[in-house]
Amino acid sequence: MRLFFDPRQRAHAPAREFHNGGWTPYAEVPERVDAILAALGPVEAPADAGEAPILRVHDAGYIDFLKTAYDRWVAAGRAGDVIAYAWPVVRRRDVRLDRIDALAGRYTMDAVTPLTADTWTSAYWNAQTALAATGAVLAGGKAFALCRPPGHHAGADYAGGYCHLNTAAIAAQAARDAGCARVAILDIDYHHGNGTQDIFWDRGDVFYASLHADPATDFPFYWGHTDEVGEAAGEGTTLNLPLPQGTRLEGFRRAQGQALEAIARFAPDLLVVSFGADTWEGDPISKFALTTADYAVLARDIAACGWPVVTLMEGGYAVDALGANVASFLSGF
Ligand code: SP5
Ligand code: ZN
Repeated sequence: MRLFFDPRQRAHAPAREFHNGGWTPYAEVPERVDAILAALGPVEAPADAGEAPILRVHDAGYIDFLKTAYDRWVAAGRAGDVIAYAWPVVRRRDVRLDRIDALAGRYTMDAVTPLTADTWTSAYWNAQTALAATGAVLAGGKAFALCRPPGHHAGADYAGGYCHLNTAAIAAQAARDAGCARVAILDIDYHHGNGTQDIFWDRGDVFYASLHADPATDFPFYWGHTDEVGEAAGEGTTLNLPLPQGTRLEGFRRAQGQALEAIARFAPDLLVVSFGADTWEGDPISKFALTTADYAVLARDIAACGWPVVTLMEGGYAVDALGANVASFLSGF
């Protein structure tokens, strides 16, 4: 198994997030990758494929925002990290926005995703890591991308849920552009991958299947219900399988089996797995009950389908258990 990571992915380190009515320490800390690196051993740095594959998925205005938001924030006299306080909820339209606060609302979906001076650097190399692992799998190997920051909450033109660039979408689109006719994404992070769903909502060439905590009880609340199935050419290529808090291996494995059956009918040339270890029983912000050993079982079920698989890291916030949980999952391949 080839492992990809770039040390610049560590740089993004907001001090705090706004959650449940107050400031709390930022949960998506750079130490997450240190824990995974310690468990997995040596990794390869990705080649630099440039911005083009990122712009195949993301809006140019949004990329400009990610690059310039922190400097605009400092120029407006602010201290600390960029964070929005007003969002364009109704009749959102393409008006000219200059003030950083207006831009921050336009290009983010929540107050748990502050931007720092280093956000673009980490996001850029994060995308390169995902692209390098995808290239390695398309060349016939097995690969894991140690993606950090995570990606699946980021849409084409917004950041959210600790995510800036949607690495799964960038990987899937790169595979399409490299000649794969059909790509499937299996998202087994605790949270629904609203950004990935949005990006491929009306596309029939990329299947998105997600297992996640019911949005009735968990972030991101507004996406991930069973009746969200895609539209137009994408009608039927989105599958949402919400699960109750407390879900253990049996329930999770059954739902994953359902997702794999649907993906098998779609017959993908490549499977992208958005893997979050925040489904672990001791995760500090999540409420499923998978054990470390369960991850190997789930990965073996995926591997048994026989498709080329590239795994990308998403969430997982129990830093001390993260290395063992990722190692267990990868052992299944
Ligand atoms: C990729 C991913 O797993 N994103 C999850 C975003 C969830 N954000 C909502 C919950 C925020 C809880 N933050 C608790 C911080 C404690 N210090
Ligand atoms: Zn998550």
